[in-house]
Amino acid sequence: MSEKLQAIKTAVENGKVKVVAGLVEEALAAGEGAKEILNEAMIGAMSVVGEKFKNNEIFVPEMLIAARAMKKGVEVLAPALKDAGSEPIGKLIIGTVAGDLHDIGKNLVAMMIEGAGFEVLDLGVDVPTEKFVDTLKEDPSIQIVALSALLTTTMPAMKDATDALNAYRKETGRKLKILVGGAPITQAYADEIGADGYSEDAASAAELAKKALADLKAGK
Ligand code: B1M
Repeated sequence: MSEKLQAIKTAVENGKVKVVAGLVEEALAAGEGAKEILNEAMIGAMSVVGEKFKNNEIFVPEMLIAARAMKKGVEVLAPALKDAGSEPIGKLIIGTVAGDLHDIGKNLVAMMIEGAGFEVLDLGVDVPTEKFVDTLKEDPSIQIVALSALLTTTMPAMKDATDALNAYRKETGRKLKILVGGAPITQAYADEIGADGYSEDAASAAELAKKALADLKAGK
């Protein structure tokens, strides 16, 4: 890893909120790729933070400060990660399921899907199941719902949301795709709860959303 990426990684790990944005700007100006900065330096730092938390070397406040530092960095990276878009190709809603407050991954997914040309409505974190269904009822132009969960304890809330969305789809005959993701989620779990698609990371989530839209257009 280059010195510049290492400096960002260390700053995020240590929750240096004030310096991260500047370091990311410097790295971009020096020609480092936005994806490398995100994946190697920032997501890499969050893996270290998660590991330290698991081993009781750090606690929730440190984890929170690292998350804030990452968010600052992502703000600077966002324009470089998004492609210049024109007319939206489709409309998607996204949210972290009930009981779950993690939003860094969900925000990245939203950003990449927006970059792929979608209009994205972000419902935020700790989203009650009814909110997903009510939003669909209010806006008939939404074609895709993306759900994020980061905790094993909120996986059942993802199943609840998927159940409710499947029931709504059956009841109304509305054409809709349900996509899921998040660290504890797997393709097997997505299949088990009746989701239409799963992706492991933000870049593949954008590909998945495009495929879901193509399937809808093909009547699948
Ligand atoms: Co929490 N936390 N946390 N946390 N946290 C984890 C998830 C944990 C793995 C840490 C650990 O123990 N190693 C652990 C979960 C264990 C488990 O369930 N098996 C954990 C825990 C236990 C907790 C608390 C319970 C701690 C406590 O209070 N005792 C608590 C729960 C609060 C709650 O939600 N109710 C808690 C709180 C927090 C903070 C608030 C302090 C903070 C979140 C701040 C925020 O998000 N605004 C936090 C953080 C930062 C983490 C870690 C360190 C980092 C998460 C992250 O942002 N990763 C995390 C450990 C880790 O992940 N290594 C941990 C980077 C992000 C880019 O990746 O979110 O996985 P990720 O998103 C990826 C993919 O998953 C995927 O694409 C994203 C981008 O590539 N993806 C999707 C995500 N959503 C998708 C949706 C899609 C598709 C793909 O739809 C189609």
